Formats: sequence, structure tokens, C-alpha cells
Amino acid sequence: MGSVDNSYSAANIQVLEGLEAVRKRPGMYIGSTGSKGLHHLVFEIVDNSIDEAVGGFCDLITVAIHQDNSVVVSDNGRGIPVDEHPVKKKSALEVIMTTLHSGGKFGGSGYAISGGLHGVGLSVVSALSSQMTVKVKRDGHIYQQDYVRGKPVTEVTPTGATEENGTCISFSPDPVIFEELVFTREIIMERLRELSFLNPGLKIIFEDFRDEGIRKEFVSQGLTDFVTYINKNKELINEIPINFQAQKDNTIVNVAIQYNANYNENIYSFANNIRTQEGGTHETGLKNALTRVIGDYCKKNGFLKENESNLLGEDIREGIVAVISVLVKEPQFEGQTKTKLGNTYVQGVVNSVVYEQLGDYLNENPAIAKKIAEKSISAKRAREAARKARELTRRKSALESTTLPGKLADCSNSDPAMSELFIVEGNSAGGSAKLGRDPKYQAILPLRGKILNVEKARLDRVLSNEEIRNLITALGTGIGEDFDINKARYHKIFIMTDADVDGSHIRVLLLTFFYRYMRKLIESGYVYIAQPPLFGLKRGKEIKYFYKTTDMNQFLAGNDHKWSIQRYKGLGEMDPEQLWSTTMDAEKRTVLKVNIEQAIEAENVFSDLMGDSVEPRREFIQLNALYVEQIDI
Ligand code: 0RA
Repeated sequence: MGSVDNSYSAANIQVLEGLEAVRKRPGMYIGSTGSKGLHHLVFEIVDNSIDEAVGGFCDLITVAIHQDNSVVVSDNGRGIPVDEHPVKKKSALEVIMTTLHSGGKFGGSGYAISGGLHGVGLSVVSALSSQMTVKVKRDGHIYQQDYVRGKPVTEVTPTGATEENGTCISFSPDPVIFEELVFTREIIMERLRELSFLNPGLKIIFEDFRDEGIRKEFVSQGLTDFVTYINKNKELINEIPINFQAQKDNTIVNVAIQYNANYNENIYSFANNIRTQEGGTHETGLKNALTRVIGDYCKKNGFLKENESNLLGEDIREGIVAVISVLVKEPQFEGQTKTKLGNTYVQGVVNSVVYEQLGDYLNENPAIAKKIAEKSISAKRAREAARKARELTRRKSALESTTLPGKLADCSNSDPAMSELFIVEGNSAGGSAKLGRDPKYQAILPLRGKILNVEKARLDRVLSNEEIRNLITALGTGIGEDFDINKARYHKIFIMTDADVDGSHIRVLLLTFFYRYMRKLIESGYVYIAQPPLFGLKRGKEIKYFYKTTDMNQFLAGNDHKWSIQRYKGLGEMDPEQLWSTTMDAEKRTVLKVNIEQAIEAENVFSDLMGDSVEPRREFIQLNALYVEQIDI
């Protein structure tokens, strides 16, 4: 072990000032100090390992969350260089770990990740960690250096010999900085799965040693596996995904497309392995080319008459699942969340690549081309028919309706920021909730049974469903393209369902509906899952509530007899006072905020449940009948 170096030079002081700035305004570097920022720490390190993989130097990455909530990311890349930096006269490792914006590779693939909030540099992770250790395997040795809040507390020390190469970084997020210290398994798994789809052949192992623990290996054959994954259990138009890649103007373009028989469009775009949530030039290029090439095909092959109006983009995108991934030399990320690719020339590159390659594909695969053409034409006809029907009936749509649904027990408060809506499964639990709530700021909307399966319906049918119309009117936001978050009547929306299979089913349905038609609601952090207790332990007048089986077992182990166990299967088993004190009272309740990753996960579960094949649905129900308390979406 080395010792703390007390002789700081001018250069050191500058370094410390840089890292002080990171600690003073962490949000500037990682977006927030909540859950999102917390997870950025992991992704920053993983992105560095991914860079090694993109360059062809690494084929294995492991991410582990430990019981103390520290995270270890290791890879078999080249290892961070440790030799002396010619100017700074210090190990390159120390320079990289302590200097702001020194992550830039001195080599590598040339497609280094430098976008959005990623690419801020390892020094930022170090500065925001109460403890960090880096081990490097390189040049026959293992080297190690430790840091505390960004400052090295040891020299770069050789600790042993090895023939291998690689980097292993462990860190603990600093509790002084972060409001949220607990990593969410799903958020990390979702990103790792995505990275494995984007980097074929790369193996990514995920381990979580907390709670019951989990280990998962992600490895894929590329974007074709990505679209197949999104489409799993759906009825397909083309079984084998359409897939092509090309390199043009220093830009690598990779696209996979698979149509399903449903009506939604799912386009995911990535630039340099970063999900471009806000789209950008690559996505625009893809959409324009798709519309043009399928439109041309339909005209040329008689699916569309010469005098007929053209297909719109939305027509040819009905039922599409497409992923586009581009590697760009100097990516520019723009937009509110820096997730919009800005490089203008990329649009032309993608447009011409997709037009040519997909054009060839359609000509070479007439049977599939025919199915896609017919699906697009049928979407166009449905769109035109729906418009005519609207014009004819002039029926007030849910969007315009201003009278609140009769089933809604609204709150008296009119400030949305102070108002909460509980969407409650079943009329009887709805009744308890109405009696138990604080009517000043809590509104109750009971739902009768299951809501409509939105996966299988076009917007006009979604809107004709009464339960959904009630929900939309109660929320006040409108839906789809007319959605306006500023009109939300509540800033906290709780899904409150029974702790059984039906309950989780309804929760998944609602999340899917929000994800599909009111995504901003989730992105704005307005959607929550209420957490009713699973068990009540009674001893005389005393009652203790438990939300996890493990917690209750632990309690019982330490407090042996005399407690009688009550298991709450449904909300209806609790009286209004119990429902209030355990689940609704803002002072006492624990709630789960839904983030977009969880919603996507729900959407996947949803496909399992509501998709076209029966088997996964049965599996889900069997599994969850046994482990209902473990589902936490
Ligand atoms: C700087 C330069 C080189 C590699 C890396 C950093 C590097 C960083 C991380 C972070 C996690 N894993 C990593 N692997 C490598 C290039 C090294 C060379 O040119 O040999």
C-alpha cells in the first residue's frame, strides 16, 4: 500500500479544484443526485468498458452489485494505462482518475462514447464516490490505486503478477452527495441487455448479491435479436428480421426491422451506443427512407394506384419494430436531455443506406414485401375511414369531454401539485379507499375489472373503452399527440391493486397504457405504485404490518410466539382505516415511483401476458401465483 501524498504541486491543486467543482454541482455532470444520477455512475464506467469492446479489445464485461450497495465493473480490455504521463509526471491511471475530462482515449476505436451525460469521465465517478478502487491488469502486472472522494489515498501500487489484461473498478456512491443510494436492478439490467444487443458477441454478466440475489448473462447476435426480443410472443409479419449494415462517410449504420401484426410503432435509435430518446438525424433519415421506399414499392407494384394519395409515415410504421444504431466519429448530442443526435450529414447517410438496402430487400423478397405493403395500405384505409367517421358523427371525443366521470371521487383541492389520484382495482376496494382517504387532496377512481388490452387496438378503439375514457378524463391531460402534461389534474397518480395475479395483471395493463399513450406522465415521475402490506401480525389490540415476507419472517424469528398472522390477498380485506394508515397516508406509506425502464419492462411482461401465444401467459400466472409478493414492477 502506498501512502497519502502530502506534497501537492500546482497541477494537483488544479485537479482538486476541478473535482471540487464536480462535488459542488454534481447535477451539471451527472444530471441529478437522485436515482438517475446514481445509475449514471455505473453507466459511465460500463461505457468505458464498452469502448474497449467497440475497439475489439474486450469481449467480457461483468457488473456486480454487492450487499453494501457498492458496485464492481470489470472487463478484459487493454487495461487503463499506468505508465508515467509525459507532462504531468504521474501515472496515466492517476491522471485519468483525478482529472476532469481526461477520459479521452489515446487510441481506441475512434468511435468513443462522448454523448449526453455519459462520457463525463471516470474522474467524475471517483469524485462522487466515498470510496473507489481501480485494479488494472497490464504488462504482466496487477496495479491498484484507491481514492476517497476523488483524491488518491495510495500510490499506483503493483500488487502481483498476471498474464491477463483488464480493468476492475469498484466504487461506493457518496452518501453526502446522493439522496438515493440504492441501485435498482431493473435499470441496470435493462441497459446491459441493450448494450449486449448493440454489441454482438460481447458477453455481459450481471450479478446482484443483494436480497435473494441474481445472476444473468447477456450475449446476442446483434440488432436482429433486439427486435426479436421486443416482438417476443407477438404475431409476426416477417419471421426473420430484415437486417443490414453499411459504412459511409466514416459512419457505420446498422438497422434491424421486424413487423408484428399489431398497430403500434416501436422505433429505437442509438448513436455510439447511447439511446437517443429524443431521436435526431439518424432516426429522421430512417423514417424518411422507410416512407419513401415502401411508398415507391406500393406504387410500382400496383398496391397503390397512381392517382391515389401517398402513404403517410404513420401508415408504413404501423406494427413496425425497428432499431437503428449508428457509430459517428464526432457525435453531437443536442436536445433537453442531450439525447438527440445533431450531426446533419448523418440524415443523408442513413436515408440513402436505408433506401438502397431496403429497396433491394423488398425486390428480392416479394412475399414479405407484399405483406408489408398490404399492412401499410390497410393502415391508410383505416386512417381515412376513422377520419370520415369522426367528421360524420362529430361525437365528442374523450379528449374534449370536460365532465368528470361519475365514478371519480375527486378531491377538494384544485392545485394539481398537491393532488393525488388513486386508481383502485375493483368497486369494493374503491369504496374503502373513498372512506379512508383524505378528501382534501386525494381522489379515488375505481376501475371495474380489467381495462382494455391496448396492445391490440387502434387509438379509436382505445378511446371507445369506457374505463379508459374515465381515466383520461379524470387525468385531464388528453392522450397521444394531444397529450398535455400541463393539464394534468394530479401530480401523483397511484396504481393500487391487489397483491395477486389479477392485481399485477391490471398494474401491467395500466403501465402499458401510460407507456403507450401518456409516456410523459411516467417520464415526469407522476406515476407510482401503491404498496399495501402483505401481512398483518396481530397480538391483542396491537397490529404490525409487513410489506415483504422476508421482513415478517425476520421479525417472527426474533419475537417468537403469540402473534397471529393475517395475509392480505386483496385490498378489500382491509377496512378504510387500515387502508389509510398502511397505504394512503402520506406520512406513513412507502411508495414506488415508476420509471421509464420499469414501464418498458412492464410492456415486455405485457407482451408475455397479452401476446399471441398462450404458453408464456400460463407460465407467468403459474410463477406469480407462487411468488406474487416478489413482483415489484
Ligand atoms: C484510457 C486509454 C486506454 C484505455 C482506457 C483508458 C480504458 C478505460 C477503462 C475504463 C474501464 N475499462 C477501461 N479500459 C480501458 C487505451 C489503452 C491503450 O492504448 O492501450
